[in-house]
Amino acid sequence: MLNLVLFGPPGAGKGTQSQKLIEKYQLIHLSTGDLLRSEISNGTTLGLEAKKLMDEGKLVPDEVVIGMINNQLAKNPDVNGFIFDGFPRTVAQAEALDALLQKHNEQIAGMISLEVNEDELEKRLLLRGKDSGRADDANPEIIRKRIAEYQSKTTPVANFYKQQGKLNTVYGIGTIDDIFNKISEVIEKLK
Ligand code: B4P
Repeated sequence: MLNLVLFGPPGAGKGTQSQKLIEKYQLIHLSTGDLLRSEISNGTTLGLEAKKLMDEGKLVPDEVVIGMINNQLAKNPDVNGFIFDGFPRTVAQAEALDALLQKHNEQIAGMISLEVNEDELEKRLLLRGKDSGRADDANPEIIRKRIAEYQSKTTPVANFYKQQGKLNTVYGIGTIDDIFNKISEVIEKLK
């Protein structure tokens, strides 16, 4: 299996690039943000709890997202691989993912980290907030909170994969197609 972690701050283009990558490489897209938003729209207890945290720009507890990923791995046994988008977001999640994959004799082939500066992130998310209806995209204060959560809790995840020799960085400003081509070049070397 080809298992990839697509990494980067909120608004870096993870969701956008994932859509193109799953088509090219026939992978299953696992976005914890999308999974949580689907729980919210279905009105589940998990969704109600997650909504409050997400609307404030905070991370949802590790055990909640790890449980969701575990379910998705079990549901998709015979696939080419997965793109993990927005997961892992903490070192505890990264350790849990390694352990889950190991149970299936699988591992992460590489992490692709999209690098985008804070001004550009804020601009993109506010723009999306105009028509996405996402409360966490509508307010500059919440966007800054999400970026701060990323810097304190999520950036150490890059180091986790760097220590395993699996970190690949890609500059994330430019056209969506140019960035996609640069990511594809990295993936060709990982295959
Ligand atoms: P996510 O849904 O993961 O959302 P995100 O960080 O905002 O990134 P996303 O992938 O959607 O945006 P993209 O960069 O593609 O997380 C939302 C919340 O869920 C978190 O704050 C947290 O509360 C919770 N959560 C999720 N996973 C969790 C976990 N593992 N643990 C704990 N909590 C978790 O795109 C952004 C915008 O930029 C789009 O409008 C796009 O069109 C635009 N864009 C993309 N590429 C561009 C380019 N090259 N140029 C210009 N614009 C571009």
